[in-house]
Amino acid sequence: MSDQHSTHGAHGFETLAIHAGQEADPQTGAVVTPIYQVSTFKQDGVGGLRGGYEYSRSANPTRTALEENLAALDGGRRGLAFASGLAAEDTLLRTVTKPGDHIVIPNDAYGGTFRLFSKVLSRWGVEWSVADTHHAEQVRAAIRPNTKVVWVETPSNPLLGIADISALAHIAHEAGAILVVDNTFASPYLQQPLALGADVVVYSTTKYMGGHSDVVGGALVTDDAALGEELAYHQNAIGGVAGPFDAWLVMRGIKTLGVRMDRHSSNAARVAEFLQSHPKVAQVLYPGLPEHPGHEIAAKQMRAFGGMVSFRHKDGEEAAVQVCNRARLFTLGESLGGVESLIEHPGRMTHASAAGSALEVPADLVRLSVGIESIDDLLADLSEALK
Ligand code: P1T
Repeated sequence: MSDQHSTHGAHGFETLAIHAGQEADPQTGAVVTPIYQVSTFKQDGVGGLRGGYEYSRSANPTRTALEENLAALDGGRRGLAFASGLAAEDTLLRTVTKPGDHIVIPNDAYGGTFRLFSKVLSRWGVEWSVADTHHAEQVRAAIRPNTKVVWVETPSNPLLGIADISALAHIAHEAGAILVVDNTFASPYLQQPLALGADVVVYSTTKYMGGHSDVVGGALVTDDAALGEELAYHQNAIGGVAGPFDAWLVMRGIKTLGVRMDRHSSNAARVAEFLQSHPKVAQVLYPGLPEHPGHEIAAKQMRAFGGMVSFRHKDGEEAAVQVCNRARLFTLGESLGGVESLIEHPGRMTHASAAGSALEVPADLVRLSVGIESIDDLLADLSEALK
């Protein structure tokens, strides 16, 4: 496939979100990329491919449109779309590591990502160790001669920790390793890791990119053309690709990413402020709060602070679980980043697989994915649930 560097380079983010990779259909003029729900493509004589397409695991026009869009949004040369965030992570890790290599992983990350390192990759002889990625010097200290990857989530899931992407890129590169940033919580609208020195950006597109809780997907973006080729090779060789309809849903979600993220961020700021003054709340974790330890770095590297807010309940684990059970408008469920607000108990739900590890989360923690409903309704629901 051709180099994906965008011809829309001069355009703003919202314009790219709607147009990059998506010309009107040359045959019909359809302004939206069609769903090419097809597994194989007719060849005009053996090897005579029309437009380079032969089999939809290797490439599919709907997925290509999304992949070009993803590359443009992060300012990278190559975007790749997968069946889930974990499929993207797995493909990335099996492309850039081999047995005997070492990875520095964050002390706060999605439980499934931790499970991939600790239960799956470790069986193939890839070593990992945990560092507090919110303190760059601790990452430097964790690096070994065989370190190939420094992995970071910022903001992190579920504790909303902030890592300094530029500082970590410097440390990783000095050691001959690559920096991978899971940008799922921020989205490319709020944060551009490649411009800050990261080598690969990872997404669960299930979240803000899709934005409507109706699709599971993942993505990788890099500006390194050679690494992009390697990743594309493994995407096809391993096979965890996004299907055409899923690719189309993510593409549709991305068109409104900017306006949604603005509203997620302003609603979340109001929720954080409300929780801070609530007598049942021991601590609010939100990078938009001036007292958050990562606030200054977040303000430097993010356009706004996003829609995720976590808090610790003063009365402990059972009380935290009860808030989750009592909320109504905040729907009790895993996942995040959709237009509708969600609430969950990370210790028993999304991060149960981190129990007993360095990534275990506090038992009194509640995580909110603040949606774009009317803010007064959201605050009333939380107020009722906390009673
Ligand atoms: O669920 P999947 O699309 O495979 O993406 C995995 C993933 C990767 N990175 C981050 C930061 C994530 O939050 C996730 C998935 N997270 C949830 C399902 C959750 O509720 O936290």
